[in-house]
Parts: sequence; C-alpha cells; structure tokens
Amino acid sequence: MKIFLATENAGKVHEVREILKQSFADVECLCVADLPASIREKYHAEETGTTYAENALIKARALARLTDGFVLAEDSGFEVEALSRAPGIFSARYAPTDRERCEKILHAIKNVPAHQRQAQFVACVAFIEKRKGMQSPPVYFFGRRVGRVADAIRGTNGFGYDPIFYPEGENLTWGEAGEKAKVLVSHRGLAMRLAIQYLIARMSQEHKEADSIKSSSYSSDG
Ligand code: ITT
Repeated sequence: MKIFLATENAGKVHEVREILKQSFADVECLCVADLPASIREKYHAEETGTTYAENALIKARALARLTDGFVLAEDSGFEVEALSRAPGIFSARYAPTDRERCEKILHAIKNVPAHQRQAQFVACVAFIEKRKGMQSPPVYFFGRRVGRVADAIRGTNGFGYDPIFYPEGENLTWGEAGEKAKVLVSHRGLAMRLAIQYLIARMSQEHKEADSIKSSSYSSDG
C-alpha cells in the first residue's frame, strides 16, 4: 500500500513512517522529498489557515493536486498556557531554527514558576483520497498531549520543541526520552492511530466493493 504524506518536515516523516510500520507490513510512505524533482517543485502549500485543520487540508490538497491515491497531511503546534497558547499554529515560524524557537519560549516564560508552565502539543491529520482526478472530501483526526515546559533545553532526540517538553507524568523531556517513548503516544501518534483505523476500515470496504464487482461480473458471464 502506498500513502503520500504532504510534509517537508523530516522529523514528522520519520515518526509517521514508524507509526504506519506498526500497523501495515507493506506500507510505502512517500513524502514530498521522495517525489521526482519535476513534481516536487510544483508542491506549494502556503499555510494561510487560521486553524490546524485548515492548514492540514491546504497541505493535503497541495499534494493531491500532484498525485493520485491516499494523501495524509498533518498540522501541529506547541501551545504554552502562560503565553496564551502561543506559538500554536505559528510554531514552525516562531523563530528561525528549532534551537532558537526553544530558547525564545524559555526566555518568554523565564519568570513563570514550575506549577504554571503547562503546555500541550496538538496535531490535526487530514486525509483525502484522489481517484481519477477527483478529490474526496477531507476526514480529520486530532491528537493532543499535555505536559509542561522545562527550565532549560534538555536532550537532543526528536525535533522542534521536544527538548523543552515534559509530557504529563514523565520526568524526562521528549528530547531526553528518545523516540520509543514518544512516537505512539504523542499528539501525532494519537491522531495517526485514529487515521490508521479509518484507513483500515476504508481499505476493507474497498476490497468488499471490488469482490462484489467481481462476483456480479461472474454471474452475468455465467
Ligand atoms: P510541514 O508543514 O511541511 O508539515 P512544518 O514543520 O512547517 O512542516 P507545521 O506547520 O505543522 O509543520 O508546524 C509544526 C511545528 O510545531 C513544527 O515545525 C515544530 O516546531 C512544532 N512541533 C510539532 N510537533 C512537534 C513534535 O512532535 N515535537 C516537537 N515539535 C513539534
């Protein structure tokens, strides 16, 4: 089975592939970077939405314009309570690099005490199917993981804000804990697991439809 993933973020690609591998033995997950250059250069997804869902759909549609099949896109963000849930949908654009983004958050809440440093990661996965040039309506899946902001950058695993995030109940940041502790239970992992359940149901429906077409053509033959 082939799934197209509308993202240019290598960290997301890695995690989504890990999650898909847990459910499908034969999945091939192609992201924007895997497409031939002549197609890749036509991928433009300007994130002008005001919600995660709008941005996820913009990305999914941008890729579905260039290919047929199952297309997934994901928009996510880091929301810090003490910053009125900023940076939120602007998480990727909050500062130029991952490290600078983490430092900017730490600086912005440097005087906020530990018990008021709540934060959460949020993800929205959009799924569309493109067949014979037609895009299906989108289906959305959401995931959220609550926790708190660390006092300093801790660990080098993961990407983005992972080194400053302690998921609730844990005493290692995602930067320290490593991939196994994060991937399936993260905001992305939770949203993707819902998307996978939907995909499995969708594929089984497709097989049934194909079988019923086969058996009706046998009966009209015979
Ligand atoms: P695409 O749009 O190409 O998918 P992006 O990085 O721009 O890549 P988003 O617009 O969804 O993706 O921005 C999400 C940002 O939120 C991401 O760049 C990180 O800074 C942060 N983020 C999301 N999920 C994260 C995670 O699991 N760990 C750390 N930071 C994360």
